[in-house]
Amino acid sequence: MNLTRETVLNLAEHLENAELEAHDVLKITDDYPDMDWDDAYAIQEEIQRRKEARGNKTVGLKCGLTSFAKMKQMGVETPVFGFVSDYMARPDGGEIKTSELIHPKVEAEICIVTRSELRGPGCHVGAVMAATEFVLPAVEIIDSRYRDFKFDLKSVIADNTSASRFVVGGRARALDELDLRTLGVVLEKNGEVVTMAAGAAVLGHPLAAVAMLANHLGEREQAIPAGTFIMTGGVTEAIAVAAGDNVAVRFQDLGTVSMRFV
Ligand code: OOG
Ligand code: MG
Repeated sequence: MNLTRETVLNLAEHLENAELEAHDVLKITDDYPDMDWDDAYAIQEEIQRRKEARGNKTVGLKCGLTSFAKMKQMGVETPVFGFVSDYMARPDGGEIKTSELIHPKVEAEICIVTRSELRGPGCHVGAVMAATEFVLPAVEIIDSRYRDFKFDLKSVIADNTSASRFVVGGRARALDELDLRTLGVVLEKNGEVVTMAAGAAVLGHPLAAVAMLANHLGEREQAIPAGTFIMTGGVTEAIAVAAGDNVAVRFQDLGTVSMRFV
C-alpha cells in the first residue's frame, strides 16, 4: 500500500459520488501515480463498505476484462474483480434510465450461482465445476466513471470495475447440460446483430474466470461463499448504448436477455 488511509477514503468517496451523481472524473492514477494493486482494491472495498452502510446489499461478484475481445478493446491484459449491489439489478425486458448513467455500454455474460464455498489458492476449473449450482445468462451495463472510458487497471479496479447495472435472464441450466466453451452468444441492438462470441472467449472456459476470482480472494484470506452469483465477464467487446436503443442477447441453451434504454 502506497496511499494513506485518508487518501483511500477520499478517493472512494470521490469515485462513488461520480457514480451516484452520474458525472465523469479524470482517472485517479493521474494524481496518484504511485498507487498499487492493494490500494486499488482497498478503494473498491471502501466503496462497498459505504454502500452496505447505506443499506445496499452486495448481491454478486463480477470478473472483468476476462475475454480477449475486452482486453484488446481496453488495451489491458489482466482480469479484474468487482461486486454488484442490489440497486444495480434491473428486470429482464425492463427499462434502463440513461439519465442515471454517464456513457453506458452493454456486455453479454455467462454467470453461475455456487452451491458450496470456493477458496483459493489452488482453485481450478474442476473445483469450480463441482461448486456450481447452475448457470444463467446476464447482460451487464458497465459505465466507467472515467472520462471517455479511458483508464488503466488500477483506476478501473478502484472504480469497482465500472459496475453500474445488470439484468439476469430467467432460464437457469445445470452445468452438465451445457458446454460452456462452445455456448454461442449473439448480441443484437435494435434488431441487428452487432457482435457474437462463444464462451471460450473468456479465458478458454468461463469457469476459469471464477477460479481466478477464488485465487485472487484467497490471497486476501477471503473465499467465495456458497450461494454466490458470479458474472464471468463480457464474452465480446462492450457495445455503447443510448436512450432509444433496444438490446437483446441470445444465449445458446440459456434463452434471451433483453432491455430497453430510455
Ligand atoms: C471494466 C469492466 C469490464 C467485463 O465484463 O469485462 C467488465 C471496463 O471495461 O470498463 O465488466
Ligand atoms: Mg462485465
